[in-house]
Amino acid sequence: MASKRGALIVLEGVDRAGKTTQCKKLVQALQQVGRPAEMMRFPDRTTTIGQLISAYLEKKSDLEDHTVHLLFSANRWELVPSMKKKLEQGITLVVDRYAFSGAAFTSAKPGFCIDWCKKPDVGLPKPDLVMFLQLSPVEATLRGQFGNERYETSDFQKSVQQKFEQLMKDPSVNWKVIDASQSIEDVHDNIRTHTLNTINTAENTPLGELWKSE
Ligand code: NYM
Ligand code: MG
Repeated sequence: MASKRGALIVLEGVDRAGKTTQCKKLVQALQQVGRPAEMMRFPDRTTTIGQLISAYLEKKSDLEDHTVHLLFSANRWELVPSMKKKLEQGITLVVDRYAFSGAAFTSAKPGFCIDWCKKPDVGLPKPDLVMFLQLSPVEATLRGQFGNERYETSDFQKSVQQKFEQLMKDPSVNWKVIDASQSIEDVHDNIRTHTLNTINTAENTPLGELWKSE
């Protein structure tokens, strides 16, 4: 009998929605019930491409807007062989941001349409589940100050939120909206339930290709 594949689970949302905290808790919870799981995050700042992106986000370097968009995408593609290998080995991947952040953040810049922004990521491994941690701008503000990285202003985040809402209208992606204003434990319970259901169905379906039919 062929071994069952792992599921590709993505958490998305605006800054301070709690994605990183929830990814870590989810991986722990899966491991505790005997499901092999690993966390990943995009951008992955450890690679050569990731270091270019990191310097840009930290405002240590300037990059032309199309160029940095393509670097974010290249940073996902360079990880695809290892992602596929892990999924085939039965490891569930819990990913902090993916192509949806790529399209939402760049298309929030003037002069970029969402369709162009999606193109470089067409054909990436398709997530079995994308959970959007929903947090209103007012609640986000209550969580404290933004950091100093690029994009971390409330006006920009508001337009990113609108772009995410546009992306969520796409029925080819398995979106679930999670109310991120709940307690950390309640958000976690929600996320864990959706994930365990998804792992069971993903086992019996082949891994898809993102945005392929468009
Ligand atoms: N970001 C992230 C993009 O602009 N494009 C992408 O493709 C991805 C994955 O980088 N503000 C943005 C969103 C965040 C920043 O932040 C990375 P963090 O805190 O490392 O998740
Ligand atoms: Mg962050």
